[in-house]
Amino acid sequence: MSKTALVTGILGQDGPYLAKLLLEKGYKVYGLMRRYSNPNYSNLDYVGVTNEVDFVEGDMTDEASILNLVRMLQPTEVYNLAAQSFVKASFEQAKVTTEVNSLGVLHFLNAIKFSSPTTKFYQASTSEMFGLQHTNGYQDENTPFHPRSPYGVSKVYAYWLSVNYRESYGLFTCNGILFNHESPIRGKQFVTRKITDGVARIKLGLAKELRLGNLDAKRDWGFAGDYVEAMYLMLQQDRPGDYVIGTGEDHTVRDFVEAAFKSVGISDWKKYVVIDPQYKRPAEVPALKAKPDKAKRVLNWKTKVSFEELVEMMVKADLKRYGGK
Ligand code: NAP
Ligand code: F7E
Repeated sequence: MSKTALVTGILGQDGPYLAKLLLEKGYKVYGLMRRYSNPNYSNLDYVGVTNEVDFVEGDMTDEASILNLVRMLQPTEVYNLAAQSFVKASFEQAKVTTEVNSLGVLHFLNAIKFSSPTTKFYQASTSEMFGLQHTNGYQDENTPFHPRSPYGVSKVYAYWLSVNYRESYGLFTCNGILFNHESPIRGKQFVTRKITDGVARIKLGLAKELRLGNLDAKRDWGFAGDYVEAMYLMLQQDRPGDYVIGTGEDHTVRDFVEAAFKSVGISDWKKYVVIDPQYKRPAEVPALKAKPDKAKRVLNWKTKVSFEELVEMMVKADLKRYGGK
């Protein structure tokens, strides 16, 4: 019998890449969507799997809808990617961030515990949980958490609840502690896509400037298509566990800006970039760099797309969207 997967966050960035991977592996893929008047399938269209996903309706904040779905589908695996995932917005909308990112996970884990206890559960945890903490300049599975935003705090709850249901009830739960991962279908509010979209528009004469916040922040940026493989691999192991997933390299936002402008032949990028305090955060995470040794050793996983290739891929896709070469 073929495996079934329920993927939440199916219309976001990671959902489509994961759905494609699972479909290629022969899964029946159910995608959880909220109710919309006008759903936006553009990310699934980009990846080319819109017609192969079976859509089911529900909301992370609505316990009964989650319970019903798990009971009805009895999925082999649940990949919980749904979240209010924009860190900046979590400062202004802390409650909804908590309801989706923390209580949504409680709803799923209870649904699995009571109605489908052999279902394996992947929780989209994040390097934002580390916040200010590091171990000699990097973060791994043993680095303590010190989140710096309501988003980070909400994800720490979800992380520990997933661990707790594993330890208390023997559920197969895994936390993928993923560092920033990007792609041509990354939301335009996130800094990488904001930059590549802005650079494409400047190159084509459609914009004159790019307004950004803190250029000194360092992130470990990889390609989303590589990272969904790690999610899948975690649930194929004999035993559940938690894994740090990243490239092991960090770059500043400034490096990203410079690389993006360079990829379209613009070297004097400072002419176009305006620092705007509205894009700064009440508390910042200054530097994140993964040490993904456990993932390499146990999952045999490593990132394939380099920083330069990622920047170029994203800029090219945005240029194409605006009709450029
Ligand atoms: P994303 O593009 O923001 O997608 C999140 C998805 O969650 C969206 O499709 C959204 O639906 C859905 N969602 C939000 N609230 C919901 C609700 N109440 N009920 C049902 N669905 C809801 O995020 P992503 O970049 O793909 O990331 C996937 C997951 O990994 C997230 O949990 C994120 O926090 C986590 N993560 C991401 C990164 C990264 O760098 N991308 C790193 C570490 C962890 P709508 O389409 O309706 O808005
Ligand atoms: O910011 C700085 C900003 O919003 C990255 C989410 O997927 O990854 C993501 O969270 C850095 C920050 O991502 C602008 O201050 C400067 O230091 O792209 P971002 P994030 O906050 O790192 C983690 C792992 C997740 O889990 C999250 O879900 O860039 N920055 N200027 C800016 N950021 C934005 N968005 N916009 C700016 O204009």
